[in-house]
Amino acid sequence: MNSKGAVPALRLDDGQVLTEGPAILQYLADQKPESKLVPRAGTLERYRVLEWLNFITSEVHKSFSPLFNPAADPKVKEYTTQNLEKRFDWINKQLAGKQYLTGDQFTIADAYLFVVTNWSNFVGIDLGRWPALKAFVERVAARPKVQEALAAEGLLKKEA
Ligand SMILES: N[C@@H](CCC(=O)N[C@@H](CS)C(=O)NCC(=O)O)C(=O)O
Repeated sequence: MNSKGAVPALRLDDGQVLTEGPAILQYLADQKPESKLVPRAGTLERYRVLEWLNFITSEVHKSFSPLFNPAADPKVKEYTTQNLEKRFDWINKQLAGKQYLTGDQFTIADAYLFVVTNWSNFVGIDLGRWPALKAFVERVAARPKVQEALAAEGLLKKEA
């Protein structure tokens, strides 16, 4: 359904397909402004969330791609991992003393950062080096709706 051959993609009720994570996230959040998942368009707070979405998509999300690709050269993986570590160093500083990226309000930027940062567990990057980022991932994971979504996608480890 996405001619780019990638996820995510969202088919709307009228049959149109919307692609690109940051666009889909804003579309969904704007359907329910009372959720406060994204600040009102035109406010500086909105642009702060956009600033995060852009950083996450271009600097974090795509940096993971070679790490999931078995055909990627080890030197490329090493370079990519170093880049990711630099980004995580910076994000860790931004999160110090904060619940979420823009303060106390959970937004779509937090949802996006949670998803991509969680991939670290699958590519051997130990988040223990970034305590504020690790605590953030745990905080978001504990949210009841996040637990519900992870369960629906079969991503929760079964109790032994
Ligand atoms: N720019 C796209 C990137 C999406 C993307 O990289 N998706 C990956 C999975 S995380 C994918 O489907 N890759 C398959 C491919 O590119 O062949 C977005 O932000 O939504």
